[in-house]
Amino acid sequence: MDLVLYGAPLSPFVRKVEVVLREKGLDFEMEMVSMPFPDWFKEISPARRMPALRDRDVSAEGSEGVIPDSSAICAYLERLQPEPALYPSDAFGYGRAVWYEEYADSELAGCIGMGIFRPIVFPIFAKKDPDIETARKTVTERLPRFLDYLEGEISGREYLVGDAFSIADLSVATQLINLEIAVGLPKAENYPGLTALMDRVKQRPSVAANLEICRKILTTPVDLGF
Ligand SMILES: N[C@@H](CCC(=O)N[C@@H](CS)C(=O)NCC(=O)O)C(=O)O
Repeated sequence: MDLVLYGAPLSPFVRKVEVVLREKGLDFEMEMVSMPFPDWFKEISPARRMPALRDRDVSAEGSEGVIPDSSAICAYLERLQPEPALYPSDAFGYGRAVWYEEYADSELAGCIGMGIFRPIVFPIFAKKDPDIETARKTVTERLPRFLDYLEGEISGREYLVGDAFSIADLSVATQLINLEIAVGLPKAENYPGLTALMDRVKQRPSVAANLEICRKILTTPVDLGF
């Protein structure tokens, strides 16, 4: 297999794919792409978003051989290398896992990405002041609904679906990692289940490898007294 992952390690969606590749023991090359995207990347990613994955065994050039979108890529990788499975094998568990993946990728990502991560981290990259007011407003007014829902779902369990790590845990954790990078995680006393899930997920070598790179890019989160 000859796989190339296009993207940047701080993107929660790129991280999701990176972790799936590592969990499955698939070798891959990482080709860094960042915003604003170059024309060649826009051609292979019609939604103009990262990540995209190229399977050079299919085609080494152009959009042939490329799958854009983290969920499409993860579904492909699950078929390409079924073991270890990251989607539950029973029908209901599979449906639930895909639900959590979708919820994390759209709803949770919308709140954390646009409301917290970008207002804090993008200005820091541009050597400007972070937009702390927007982040604080999101943390106090919008974020609790998401955290409360997820805490209720994970409460008393080790993993969101069944008794094994799956795409559900990874999809939620990758978004919460960006929350942690920007402003830290919520207090463990308020969210014990989510805190334990995050600890469990971050200990996986597949995730730790990405975190090590992210820590070199960004250091301390902005303290919102969260
Ligand atoms: N549904 C897409 C979402 C990917 C996404 O939104 N990626 C962000 C980076 S984290 C992006 O490329 N944004 C481009 C932009 O905002 O212009 C996926 O799962 O891959």
